Amino acid sequence: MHMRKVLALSLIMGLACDESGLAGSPHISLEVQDGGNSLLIQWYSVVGADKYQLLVDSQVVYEGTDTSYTLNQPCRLIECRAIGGNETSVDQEDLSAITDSVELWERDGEGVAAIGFTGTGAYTTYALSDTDSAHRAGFRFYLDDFRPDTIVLDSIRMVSSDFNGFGDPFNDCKALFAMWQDDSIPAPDTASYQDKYSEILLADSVYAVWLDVDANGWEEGHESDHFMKIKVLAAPDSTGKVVFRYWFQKVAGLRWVPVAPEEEN
Ligand SMILES: [Ca+2]
Ligand SMILES: [Ca+2]
Repeated sequence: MHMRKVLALSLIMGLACDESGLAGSPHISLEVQDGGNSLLIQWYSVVGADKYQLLVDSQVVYEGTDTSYTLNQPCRLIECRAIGGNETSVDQEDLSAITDSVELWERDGEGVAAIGFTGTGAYTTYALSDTDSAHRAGFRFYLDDFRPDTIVLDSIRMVSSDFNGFGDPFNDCKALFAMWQDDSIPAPDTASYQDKYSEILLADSVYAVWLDVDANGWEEGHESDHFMKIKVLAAPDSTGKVVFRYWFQKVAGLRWVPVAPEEEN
């Protein structure tokens, strides 16, 4: 072997050995498919890797040299391992729902009526009387019984911010509503939602909300859409207050909302 070649080879080997046998992590990316009910999982090919393992909720579902996998079963945790010799590098995606509990009031009640969510599932509440245009652009739904200047406790619904029974809509963002089927991890499919407002809010009932933020439905774009599950925790009280818990899937367009058993109550 020529001296120069030997030098180059030992340099490459030296570089590889300085860090680890693997050049980086497999870096997962997700693409939502099948109307939000399946995931194309792709990962970077890692220099030095002999094979990859894909684990779904700690179970190996794939082992080999491919760098993509289509997952049709809802889960909470995706882990990809690149394996080269006795080195392993790992990347993970946590699909667990973001959860919190919230108090909101019917629009004639004693507190604020509207709520909005960031893409990571944090919430902000808003007063309907707030005329700040940035605030108005931020909220996604509010509570209304469609009776002006009074509160009718058995008529309160969640209402989309692009609909206002007593005047102009608050913004252009759409929220759509359905009832959540018992024990289902995926939210209902996109054909199952009603426009404008939910069914009446009852204690212990569970609702699905599709935040169609760009108000263009599913086919025209779902990169900003999010699905959430809402459980009403207590019957509305005389001040118009409704207490609920929500679970929010931060992966845009994904209908899976995996809820840990200890979070159900
Ligand atoms: Ca009212
Ligand atoms: Ca959309």
